[in-house]
Amino acid sequence: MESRKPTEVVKDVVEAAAAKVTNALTPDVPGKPGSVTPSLTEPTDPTGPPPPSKEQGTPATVSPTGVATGAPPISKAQQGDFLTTSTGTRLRDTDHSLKAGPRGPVLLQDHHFREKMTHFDHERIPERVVHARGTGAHGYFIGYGTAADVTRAAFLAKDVRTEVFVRFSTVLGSRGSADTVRDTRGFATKFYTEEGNFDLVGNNIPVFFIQDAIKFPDVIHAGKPHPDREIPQAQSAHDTFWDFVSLHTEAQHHTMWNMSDRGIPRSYRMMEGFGVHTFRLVNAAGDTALVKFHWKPKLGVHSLTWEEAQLIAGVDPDYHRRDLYDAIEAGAFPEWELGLQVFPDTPDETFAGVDLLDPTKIVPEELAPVQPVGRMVLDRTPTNFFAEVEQSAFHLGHLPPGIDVTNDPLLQGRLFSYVDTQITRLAGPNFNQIPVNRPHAPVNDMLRDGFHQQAVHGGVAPYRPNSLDGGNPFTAGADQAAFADLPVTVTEAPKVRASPASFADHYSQVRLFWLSMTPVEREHIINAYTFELSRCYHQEIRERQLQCLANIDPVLCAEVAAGLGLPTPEATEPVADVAPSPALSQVGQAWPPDGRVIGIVVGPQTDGTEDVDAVRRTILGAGMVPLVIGPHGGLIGDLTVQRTFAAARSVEFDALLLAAAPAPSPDAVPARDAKAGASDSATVDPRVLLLIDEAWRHGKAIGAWGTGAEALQQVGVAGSPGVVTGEDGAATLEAVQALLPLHRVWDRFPASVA
Ligand code: HDE
Repeated sequence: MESRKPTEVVKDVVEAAAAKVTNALTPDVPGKPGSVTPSLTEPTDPTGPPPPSKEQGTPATVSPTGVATGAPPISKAQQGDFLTTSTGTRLRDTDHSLKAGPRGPVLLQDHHFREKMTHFDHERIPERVVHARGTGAHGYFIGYGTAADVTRAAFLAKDVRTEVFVRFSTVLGSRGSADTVRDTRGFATKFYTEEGNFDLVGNNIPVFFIQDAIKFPDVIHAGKPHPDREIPQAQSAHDTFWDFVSLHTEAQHHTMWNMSDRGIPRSYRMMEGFGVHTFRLVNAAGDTALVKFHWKPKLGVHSLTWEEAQLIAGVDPDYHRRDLYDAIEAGAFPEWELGLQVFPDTPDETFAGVDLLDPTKIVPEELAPVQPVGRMVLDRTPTNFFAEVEQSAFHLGHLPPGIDVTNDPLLQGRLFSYVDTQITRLAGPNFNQIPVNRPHAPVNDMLRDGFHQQAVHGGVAPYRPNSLDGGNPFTAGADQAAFADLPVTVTEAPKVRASPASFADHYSQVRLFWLSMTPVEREHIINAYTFELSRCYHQEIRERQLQCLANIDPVLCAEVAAGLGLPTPEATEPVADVAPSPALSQVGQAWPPDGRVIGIVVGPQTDGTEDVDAVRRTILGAGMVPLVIGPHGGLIGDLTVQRTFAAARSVEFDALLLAAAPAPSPDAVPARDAKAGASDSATVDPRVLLLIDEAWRHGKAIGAWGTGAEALQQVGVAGSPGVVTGEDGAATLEAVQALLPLHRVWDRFPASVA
């Protein structure tokens, strides 16, 4: 037998160990990069471009003008085994530029170098002016057929399945900013309906800062970083933001939502979505109704605590993006119901005293219930983020027959802005031909040429009327699914720069929101205002915003003023007498815990790992994600450690289980890991104590069994609400699972305000 060199034997052993660890990770824990398990050494034999990961999807394989091409649903851009130029010539070397001798200058004739470098130099495009930071996923929508009374839109008919692409975003930050900042979230859905694309470009907050689109550059300039120092990034806690909203008081309603827990969602999967504006629907008989669109998440509406949001921004700035993609990869597909609030289309466009054209107002669900009309599931992650998410382009004017706009002055301005912005961002007018934007309905549009034209248009007569192309294309009649502009009467009125009188009420609905909150939610709002205003440099701005709060609620104003060390101002107008809307509160209901992340702390001992493994499997079986937290990486018995004490932070977990109270590990040295500095005398690793302490502060369920209970004693939380112990892993998990549907252990913290 041929003898083998010692290095080869070592390599085999390392590879075998690596394979064991990798196998232990898959398929259970989401987050695997790519579809291929890498070899330890660089591969030498061509195997072709890698297949897509099971969770990945791409835009449908339709032509630039919406015709199904018959290509496989995931057709890879890369073809063949070998590296080529962009025009398909195979290359021998991409590691060295062509030089006059090994030490000589680089030659201008090196066309491969120039092509590679020139393309790289132009890889970036302008980020979105707002909503730059975002993430997207593919999925489908199924109509219930319940909207037939109000709209003839075909995609809402019973059991019709429509492909969708959704992009979630924050508003203020740059493309690389953290996901968990306090901000409004965008919720933009592209329905590829058989009657053309429908873009529902909404937010997770049902009102907006301004009533007229002409103020959009103002509110965004105020919210963006200061123009001189370009700070702060992705924050509203600064002078220019509060300067604007305290002067332009119609912004106070949206601002209150931002200061509430809605401004820091736990997950995109756990957000409501709102079309914000009132739209006008038309049914088959030509009758019209006014409606507001709502997305209701299957998992309920949940938020982070402010401390968690801040910690996550450092620990895992991609938290929401990762959460969405991990959930899809794990098969916990995010789901929402689309619902409509329907109002009669009366001449005053008002319902229950609320002007439906004012985008700073809601209609409480108690007055107009949200009626479900369909269900959306997101089941595929993008294959290429740039191609699909960055290049997605939404536009309010993408409307199918049956859905039309109203005269909401904010909506009207948006109808101009969205196409205009794509022309710069996507470098020309042909952005609808980019794969993710292509309609799945046939396109025959007479638009021609322009930058990046993808379609090879035939014919000679892109004009109407013509006879040279046989009159093609023809306009469609009402019975041929044409979009018909509704003959809405426009009242004769003088040309003015003015708003309707009803738009002048800036405070009553802010109070309505405040009164609808539970005590703990009010505490969070007080804390948020106090935090944000304390970050303003100028006291004048703090005082001016306090004046606004005085007009909303005296308790809110007094608490924030006390935190800022300022006197409480008197209201300048009577505080509104409004009824609360309990539907606005997030607290008190039970929801499915799909995709929640449960951390399990283990020690270095291998005994008891079977019990932990059984707990892991039960968590997985319940549609949640278990992450084992151990003193070192690799294996403990047969258990794979996903987070070490050094790398773990409580904010990653929705609940914590303790299978042990491990003694401080050798790396629990403050000089190496500042988290280890929490306690010198602890008999339990200080990083584990910090995990428990933070999880407790953030209202998370905590469970322990066996020696794990000792760690609870050391932190001093044993026996407090939401902290449970069990005989074994299974019993403890069961007790913790019973706490999860409420999202947090709300009764851990009695509120100080009523
Ligand atoms: Fe937008 N908004 N917006 N907006 N908006 C954009 O379009 C604008 C508004 C919203 O994931 C831009 O393609 C004006 C309300 C979302 O790609 C831009 C006004 C609502 C997204 C633009 C508003 C939104 C945008 C920037 C005041 C909720 C991200 C890049 C009249 C109903 C879409 C782009 C995506 C993006 C303009 C107000 C939602 C500049 C002028 C109200 C979710 O066109």
